[in-house]
Amino acid sequence: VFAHLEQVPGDPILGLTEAFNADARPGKVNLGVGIYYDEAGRIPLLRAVDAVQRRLAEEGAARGYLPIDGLPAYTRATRELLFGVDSPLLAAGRVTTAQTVGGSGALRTGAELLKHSLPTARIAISNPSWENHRAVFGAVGFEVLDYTYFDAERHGLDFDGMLADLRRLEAGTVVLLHACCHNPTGADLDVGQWRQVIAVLAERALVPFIDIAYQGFDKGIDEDSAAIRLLADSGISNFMVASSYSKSFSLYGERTGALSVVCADADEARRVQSQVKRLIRANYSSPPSHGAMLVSGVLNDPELKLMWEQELGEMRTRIHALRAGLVARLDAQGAGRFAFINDQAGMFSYSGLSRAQVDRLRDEFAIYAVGTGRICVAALNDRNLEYVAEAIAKVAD
Ligand code: PLP
Ligand code: TYF
Repeated sequence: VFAHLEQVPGDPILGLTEAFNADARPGKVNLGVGIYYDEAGRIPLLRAVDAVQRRLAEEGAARGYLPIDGLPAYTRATRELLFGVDSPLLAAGRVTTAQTVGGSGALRTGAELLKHSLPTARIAISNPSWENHRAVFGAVGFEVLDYTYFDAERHGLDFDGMLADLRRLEAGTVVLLHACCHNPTGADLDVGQWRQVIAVLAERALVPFIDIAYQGFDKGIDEDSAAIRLLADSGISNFMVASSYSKSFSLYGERTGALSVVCADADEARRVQSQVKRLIRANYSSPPSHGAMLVSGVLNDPELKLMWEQELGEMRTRIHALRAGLVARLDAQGAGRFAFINDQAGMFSYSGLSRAQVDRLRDEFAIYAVGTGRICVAALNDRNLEYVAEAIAKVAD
């Protein structure tokens, strides 16, 4: 049955962690995978999450199956976090949300819904993008195009190139957009630029699909969902949002995500929700309960929600400080040309390091980065910052 199957290359980012784990050198640093580590180098257990977890354990909470589209208290709170409590779209019943297996599951379910509804549509993703975008949409049978996004020379957004490419897309093309903290570049659009992009999406009848995996990691919970709020106000009647709590609740392995679909009216939303449920049922029947109970326990308790907002704020502030710390130490090492790292948003920085320089970081310094030069700033801490800065300054010399 399987004799003819070939070996498939592993995921380059997750593969880095395997190589890192196998590395025996003390002082090794993993700047590869996109995970937020605390000052002690651990994946944090947020205090608000811990409080709910303890309560659930005490209560001996039952673990029945969730509904196909997830825990209602979770999907409602998720919608409010993304669109804002006062969103007219929510009041009109135009947004339907299903709990999914992480943000990845939201992308996959959304891709399947789109394939069913628009079988001949293509999708355009940013160049570069999170590699899984191509994989997920490709797996569902989409032809994946890309649009210009990053200007490697200027270490920032190529906004004119982006607009020009979007204008060239055929009507009905799905456009995947990172709401904030662009993975892998760290280059984001400002509000003015979002307005211009949204005008092109509307004018060209393109179908927006927002991926928001880092809400709260750049400016704040509401600020980081500006793209969603602007789209909601734009008059565009359909768009989708794939969201993830992996980072914002530090719940990576619990697979907490959601797919929200904006519909023309409440009746369309009910029909779409039935389609989403059909897709989920045929895929994994119903989502896992634990992570959703944790998130919903936090978001639906005003005190715990406030505590979470503060903890998320601490992570955000710390990332900004780590960026500044890295830039300052690089500057002190004579590598002043990395100041752009301060302007990038979220966990990632496209450092501009070449593949050969990344290889040297690994071979000579046991510092792991993605071959494209992407580094995860959120894996830095006071103990490794100096070492990493020295190493980068040496290989970049
Ligand atoms: N989208 C982007 C841009 C990401 O970086 C990630 C990262 O993990 C995801 C989606 C998927 O999130 P999850 O881990 O919840 O599947
Ligand atoms: O880009 C990252 O590092 C995160 C984590 O197949 C990740 O988004 C990476 C690869 C992958 C799944 C998650």
